[in-house]
Amino acid sequence: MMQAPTRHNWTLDETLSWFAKPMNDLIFEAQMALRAHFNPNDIQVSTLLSIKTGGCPEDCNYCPQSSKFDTGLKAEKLMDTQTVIAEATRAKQAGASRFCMGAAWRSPKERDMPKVIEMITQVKALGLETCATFGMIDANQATQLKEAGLDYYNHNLDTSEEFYGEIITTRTYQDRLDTLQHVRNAGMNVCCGGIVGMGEAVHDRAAMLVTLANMPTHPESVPINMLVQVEGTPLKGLAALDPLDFVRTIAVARIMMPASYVRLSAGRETMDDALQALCFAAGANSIFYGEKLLTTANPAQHDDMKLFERLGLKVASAASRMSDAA
Ligand code: SAM
Ligand code: DTB
Ligand code: SF4
Repeated sequence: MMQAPTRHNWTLDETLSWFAKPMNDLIFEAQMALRAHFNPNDIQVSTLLSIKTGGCPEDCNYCPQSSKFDTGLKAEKLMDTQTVIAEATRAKQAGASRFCMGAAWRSPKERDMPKVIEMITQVKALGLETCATFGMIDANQATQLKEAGLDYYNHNLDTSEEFYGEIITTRTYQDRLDTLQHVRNAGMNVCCGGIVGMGEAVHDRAAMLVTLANMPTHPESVPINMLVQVEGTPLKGLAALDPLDFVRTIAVARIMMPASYVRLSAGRETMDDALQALCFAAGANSIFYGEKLLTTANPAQHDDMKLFERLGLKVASAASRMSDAA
């Protein structure tokens, strides 16, 4: 199939006009974009593990792991490698193709690096793709992680640059862009997306997607999270978002970054099967798979498998992107 080249010159106005389209037109365009690059019935599944939980010095207003808010979450020390490997083995047996290790850090400390490098090496040796999300990293840390065999680094923009200051004050938008550049320069795949439902406006969702889609290389993986409102966090109690606005965000991400995996990420626990099916129709082709995200609940694996079967979705191996297979 002829593939149109991916674009990197999106404007805010045209992106907003995608958001304003009738839903049927939007889903049609999103399906066309998906089908130009992927088998539309394949789904990629990643399993998350929190290897260092809670006690984080950052003040991200959505996050149960920040030490600034009383969410009742107990801070834990860095997990030992054996436990991580046991969890990764379980994830592989359950059908995950990628294992993502998350740490509630502002950035990894020097003393943490040998430990996480060991974990990455051993997870990779199980035959899984590896992903990590450890906060800000510098160029040297990115190189070390790449050399350990890290395939993906997750670091989200979370929202638009304009709205960002309402959500986080302890690090800047530019800090995030710098980390993403280090990941890219080191030759790792970039996993970068955001959260919908934090009280942002549609132009914030659009602006975040413009920033992502105008990067010289699109993030290979784009997680779109629906805010999980956690008791004790400042965002608890916000009016719930219209789920169709979430679906629209997925569809516009798919249209703007057609060759990327767009992940229906946090928030599935409160979505019914029909809404998740609509997200897949809108172009999501990846999920977090496993009973827990980092600290909050996610649907049971057998329920996800049942849903895939009803939808005729097939769990894909790592290289199902048509352009990869070519
Ligand atoms: N501490 C590292 C960092 O922030 O870069 C890595 C872990 S952090 C928990 C990873 C991402 O999870 C955040 O950037 C955010 O997008 C997402 N996240 C955290 N809490 C969330 C929530 N309550 N609802 C939805 N997404 C959330
Ligand atoms: C991403 O975009 N979402 C994941 C992953 N990357 C690290 C994390 C979601 C966390 C939801 C809240 C929690 O479970 O603590
Ligand atoms: Fe810390 Fe990451 Fe949570 Fe922010 S999102 S408080 S950096 S764990």
